[in-house]
Amino acid sequence: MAAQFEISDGIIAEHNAREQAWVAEDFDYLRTKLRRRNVDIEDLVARAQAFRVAIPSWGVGTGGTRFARFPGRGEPRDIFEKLEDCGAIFKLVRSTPAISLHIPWDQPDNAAKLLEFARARGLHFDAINSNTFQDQPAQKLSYKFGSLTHPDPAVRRQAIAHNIECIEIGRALGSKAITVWIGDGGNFPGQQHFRSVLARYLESMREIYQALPNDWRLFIEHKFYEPAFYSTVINDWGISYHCARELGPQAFCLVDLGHHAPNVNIEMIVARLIQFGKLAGFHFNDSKYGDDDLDSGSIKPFQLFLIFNELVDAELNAVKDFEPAYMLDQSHNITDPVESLMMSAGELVRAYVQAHLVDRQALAQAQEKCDPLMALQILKQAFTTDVAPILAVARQRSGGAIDPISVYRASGYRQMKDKERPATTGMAVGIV
Ligand code: LRH
Ligand code: MN
Repeated sequence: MAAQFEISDGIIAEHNAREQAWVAEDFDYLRTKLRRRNVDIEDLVARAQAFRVAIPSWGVGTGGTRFARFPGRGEPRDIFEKLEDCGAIFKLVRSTPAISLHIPWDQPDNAAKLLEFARARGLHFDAINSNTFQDQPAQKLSYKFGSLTHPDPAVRRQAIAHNIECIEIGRALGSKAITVWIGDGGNFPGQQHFRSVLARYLESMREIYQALPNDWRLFIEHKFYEPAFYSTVINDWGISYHCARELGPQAFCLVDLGHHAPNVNIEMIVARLIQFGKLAGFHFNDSKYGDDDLDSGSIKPFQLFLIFNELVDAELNAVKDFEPAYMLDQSHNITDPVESLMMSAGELVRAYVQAHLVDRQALAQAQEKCDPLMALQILKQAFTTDVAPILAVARQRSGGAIDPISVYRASGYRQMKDKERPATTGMAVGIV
């Protein structure tokens, strides 16, 4: 394969040199401001540099809705081109070395070759995602009426076998977790016997759990509706938690932010799962109505901050077995996916650093003294602190770009990929 275009270290250095002046000025100003709060800005830079979030392989292609998909230019046509784009993102933002694959969308012909290709770009593989919510061309039995909970044991066996195959693929690629999200449910009252479908779910998941290597984790992803529009078997955190406990110590609950009814208090669900030792991690995104899979922090940035406030509280209190996996799970229908993923990764680091600005001693006092206004003010002080200089310096010190979007646009990466990747019709990138 001819050498593909890559963003050069030179253009990053050139742009960083141009931005250097304002970053240094704003950084020094913020250092002074934080020192007044007894906060060491260098500690926050180090935390920002250490922050990691995985990129969904299906996120680098253009997403769509049931109404339409408007393919972008230079779309990745296979897993190697998806990894190229993930490599470009990692090169500029430095917080995204892990890629979460989806099977069979990213079924590797040669796992060793894929691993080598990823490693050459500083990338590794995070949780692997199974897919029993679509029928594949060569598939014998349909998942139209469910998969792990289907009335027909043969369909359940097929779905179980697929998940076990995903674990095998993940092992070959160095993954340490499998995420199981199923769309199983009903569109009509009476369509399902609620207690039976749950019993079948656990029976199937126990077989998948048995196939887990000892150092692996199984992530259960709940979702309150869609594709089923009346009842969903794994519809909320409560049922996910029950199942994770039933399955055993390697099973955990994954929180996809878009999988909750509007106005549900997700940060409280996060605190509960942390307290119960069953928080798997996240599929970060944002939404206004349903599972909109919009860019993280684009609609409800305060909610994102409040979620990280719970995560940082647990981190600072060294909560036992607290090892959340952070992943993005977004659908980029009208933006350049590379730009959206870079911006979203930045919004997560921002919320994380701001959560480290919360004066937790003062907050605990306000809570003990039943002083809600002071408690809110303490959170708002952290949330309204502009930490952009810290994020920029952290990227720069990690070899990335102070301003990833401007470097990406100046590099002409998308235009070059448009030349290298002539569009092919019927290109399956992901969801639509
Ligand atoms: C379901 C979901 C799940 C993925 C899919 C791509 O809505 O969030 O995590 O498998 O999106
Ligand atoms: Mn998800």
